[in-house]
Amino acid sequence: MALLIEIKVPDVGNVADIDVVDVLVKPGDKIKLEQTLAVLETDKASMDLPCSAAGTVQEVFIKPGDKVSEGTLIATVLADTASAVEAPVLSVPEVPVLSVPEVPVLSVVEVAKPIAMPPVTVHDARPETLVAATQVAHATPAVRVFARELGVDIQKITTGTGRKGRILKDDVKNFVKKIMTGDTAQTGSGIPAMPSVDFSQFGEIEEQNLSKIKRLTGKNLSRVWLNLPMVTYHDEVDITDMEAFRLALNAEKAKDEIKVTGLIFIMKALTAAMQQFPQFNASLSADGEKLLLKKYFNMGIAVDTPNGLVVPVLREVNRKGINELSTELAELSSKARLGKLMPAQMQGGCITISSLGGIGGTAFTPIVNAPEVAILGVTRAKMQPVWNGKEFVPRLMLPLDLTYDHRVIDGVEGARFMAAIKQYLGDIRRLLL
Ligand code: CAO
Repeated sequence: MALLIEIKVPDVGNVADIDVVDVLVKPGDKIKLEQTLAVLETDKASMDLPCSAAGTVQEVFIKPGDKVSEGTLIATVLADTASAVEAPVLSVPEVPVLSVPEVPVLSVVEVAKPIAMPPVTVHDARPETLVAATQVAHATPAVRVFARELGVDIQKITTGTGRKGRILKDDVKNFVKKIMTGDTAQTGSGIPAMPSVDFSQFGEIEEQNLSKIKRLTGKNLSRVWLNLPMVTYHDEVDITDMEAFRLALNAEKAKDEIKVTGLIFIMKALTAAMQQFPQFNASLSADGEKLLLKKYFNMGIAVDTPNGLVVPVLREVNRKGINELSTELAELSSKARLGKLMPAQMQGGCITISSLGGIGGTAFTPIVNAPEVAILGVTRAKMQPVWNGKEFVPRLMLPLDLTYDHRVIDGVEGARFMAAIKQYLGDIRRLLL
């Protein structure tokens, strides 16, 4: 028995006025189950509208350029048999752009909680379901099924050769071929490997092994660089008064006592700012769904050693005074340089400071020490003429660079956090508040 089926736009997550960018069928066309009828696009995602029945297209009610919403009639299809009617699925958005909030998308691949809703109207109407998922690859349902049959995770196919980067059957086949032939031109992350160059053809060279620390750090930094969308925000703070206090403090100290460096005040200011902005004292859960807020304030300090960079962690910075922290930092950095840090002394950090101030610089872009969400870079303070409204006065200005994980921290939050650090350093009496 043939049934006339109305194909309507299903629930697409409260998005109205979706653009129709392509209509792929016309009246009289024979259509297969799950064949794409039309391509819809919002400003955040592109999706295929598959047909929920096999049959013959009777009428098409939309054209490219139209706008549709949930329930808009797309087409009528004379289904071959009643059994041809199946749950329709919307496939896949394109990779969402920066700062786009997550929208629930629909796909056949990862079945999550079913949403009870009737997206098509059938004469002998029956309940139907849509499936929700979190796929981001761009492919038609048929290609997804094909990939699944071959055991291919379609998310791993990074480039589609179809229209608008759509993944085609051939892309799936090529992906499988590459694996079978051991083609390693692409790394696991889909990034082409650097070519190996014989430099000796250009002149004399010497080979040196990287230290273990450098090799481990290198791997970790590459992983962070590839996984975290990072932003670095630069600013400078007037530390003239802080420096005067520091010098006075050090002048009171006996010769053998440990001197206080500016870094200790920066540690205290950073801790106070973290108390004010808890999202900076946090880590993302592994699935990226939750923020794990920490109630302790441990701080990593990047220390330059002959073997490479290590990051000892000072614990409970919020509970310790300037002198205690100075002593602890001197001990830890000395141990670090001698290669005598225990693993536990490099664990449990909440945020990191990387200070190049003793060397120079005006700014740099430190890389977040993930799973922390931010790092503060420090370069050399210098005297600068600063306009006070009436005249230029010499002030000691300290450049600061805040890199943060943009998945957790918004630009405005980053700027506010930096403003708080500046307030504390600009007037260290505020650290008592
Ligand atoms: N502006 C001007 N002078 C600065 C300064 C700054 N921002 N920071 C430090 N100084 C001065 C100090 O006051 C000190 O001066 P005196 O010798 O006159 O007392 C001198 O520079 C040396 O300071 P320091 O480096 O010994 O001490 P610190 O507390 O500032 O830093 C430590 C300690 C362990 C962080 C540092 O020795 C170090 O290893 N820095 C390198 C960090 C690093 O490798 N980062 C790499 C980052 S890559 O992401």
